[in-house]
Amino acid sequence: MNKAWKAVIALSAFITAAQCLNCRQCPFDIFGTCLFGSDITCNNSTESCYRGEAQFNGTGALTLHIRGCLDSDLCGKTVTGSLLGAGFTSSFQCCTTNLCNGATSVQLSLTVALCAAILSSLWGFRGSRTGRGNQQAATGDSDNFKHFAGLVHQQGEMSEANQPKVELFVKAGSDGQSIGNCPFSQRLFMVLWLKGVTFDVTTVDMKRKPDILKDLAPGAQPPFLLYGSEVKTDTNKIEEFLEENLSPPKYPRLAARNPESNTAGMDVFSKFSAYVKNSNPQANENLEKGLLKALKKLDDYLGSPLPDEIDENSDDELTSSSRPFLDGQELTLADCNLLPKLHIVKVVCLKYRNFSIPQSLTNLWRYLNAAYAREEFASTCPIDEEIHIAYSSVAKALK
Ligand SMILES: N[C@@H](CCC(=O)N[C@@H](CS)C(=O)NCC(=O)O)C(=O)O
Repeated sequence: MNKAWKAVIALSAFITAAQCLNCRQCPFDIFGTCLFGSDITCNNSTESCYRGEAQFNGTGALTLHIRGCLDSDLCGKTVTGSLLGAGFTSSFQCCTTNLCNGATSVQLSLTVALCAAILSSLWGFRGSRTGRGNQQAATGDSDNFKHFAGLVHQQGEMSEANQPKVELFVKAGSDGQSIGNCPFSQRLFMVLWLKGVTFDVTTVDMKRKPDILKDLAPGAQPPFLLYGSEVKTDTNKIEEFLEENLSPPKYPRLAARNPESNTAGMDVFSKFSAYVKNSNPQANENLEKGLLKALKKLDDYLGSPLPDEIDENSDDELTSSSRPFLDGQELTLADCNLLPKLHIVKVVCLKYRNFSIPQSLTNLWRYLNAAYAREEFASTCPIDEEIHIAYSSVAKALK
């Protein structure tokens, strides 16, 4: 990690030397937000502003987004190399008018920004995707748990001051710091992210039970929410509370319009549990069929048009749907509930039963692919290894 960070700094210093055009300089850009941004005048030898991506091989999924001036020869190219012992792959996109590589920036302290980037790698972030301009940052950590600040800004603006402090406590992974395997925690993480509110996320190491949590929510299991001075511990109630309190016009409504979207896929997780917990080889085939049937039912729901997709004035009868999400074009509470479980099903079945969701379930795969393309879901998933560990004693060998 150390090596990679020295390399990032050296790489951005190397890239930002040059030209007479004004460009946005951004040594670190996380979730589309420029950290320590400033405007620079490039020297004559370089003619373009660039936005680039640097991926460090040694850090798993860490992708950094950088901006500055760049020699035009490198525009559109992918460069691989090694800096201070850390291998990297970079690619650059160029433009040639003043500040064409982005003007917004949020200034954060060096500590906050570095923690943000380091934690984002700990979390196994799959890089930043464009969208709402989200930013993750971190503040401090104690012996017992790591404190993440998931600052979610819309259009590069800070959230308003009169917003109560929102802090989500999620289950920590086996290292006591990264995101653990907990579909309830991920569900609420996604809800808060989709709401676009500024919030902190703290991972709780259940093995250590930090004192602060004994005071806040004695006996409770994560996830729980601190909203101003109120502590809430029931996932369903927290979701309801957030939908009521973070409502339009300031925050988006996330409830599904069609009640069926909330129950679609409901039996997948129970069929999955029965399938992976069974150790009797004779029962395996039937249990697998049970899971397949539940997955097929979900596939059918995703492939059938919703009432609002059917145009009453049209003569042609719409018989199928190609919507990306359960309730339409947007992620809703129904997806926040189901997707974390489907991810676990996918990862655990492959590892412990060598079973994959059949490609023939095309509606389900369209749904999963659309979801993995959204950072609200992809970035809040625990890494696969964490799920494997969580299921190592739950999933039984067939014997
Ligand atoms: N607070 C939750 C329950 C949370 C829950 O069951 N959490 C699980 C993880 S998803 C947990 O912390 N289990 C104990 C452990 O993993 O050590 C609720 O009732 O809504």
